[in-house]
Amino acid sequence: MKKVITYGTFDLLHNGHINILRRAKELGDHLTVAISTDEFNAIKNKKAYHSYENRKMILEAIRYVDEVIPEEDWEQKIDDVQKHDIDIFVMGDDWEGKFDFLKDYCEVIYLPRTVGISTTKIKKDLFKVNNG
Ligand code: C2G
Repeated sequence: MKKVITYGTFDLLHNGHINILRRAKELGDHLTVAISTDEFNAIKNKKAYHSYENRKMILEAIRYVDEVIPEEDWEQKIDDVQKHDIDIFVMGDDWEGKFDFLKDYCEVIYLPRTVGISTTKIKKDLFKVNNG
């Protein structure tokens, strides 16, 4: 069984998230998503709208996602790949090159981001709509 893993905050779920989850799953038979905890988001200087529990529950409802685990720090990826017997690590190409150290442990694939959507854009557009 070919196992794939990807990481992220996945706040305010949108088509860009779904595209990468679908394409990550298509690369294998099983997709694990490591979702950033609220504490790790603070380290990433990100403030998610949905709590970790709600972002986890939402991800678990997606047909492409087989398992959801917490992402608590930058250092856990090698351990995750070994512990979960991962064959392929996938991230959007805004991270191109940043996780090449994992190539000693699994295949590393950066997929093109979906153009025109992001959680930040959603927040900005909503602010504009509500504030004239
Ligand atoms: N993504 C995408 N297209 C978009 C927006 C996001 O393909 N338009 C991808 C990102 O490249 C990432 C995933 O969706 O692979 C999740 O995006 P975020 O929730 O923004 O994750 P991020 O904050 O980049 O966290 O250790 C890695 C970090 O946890 C990644």
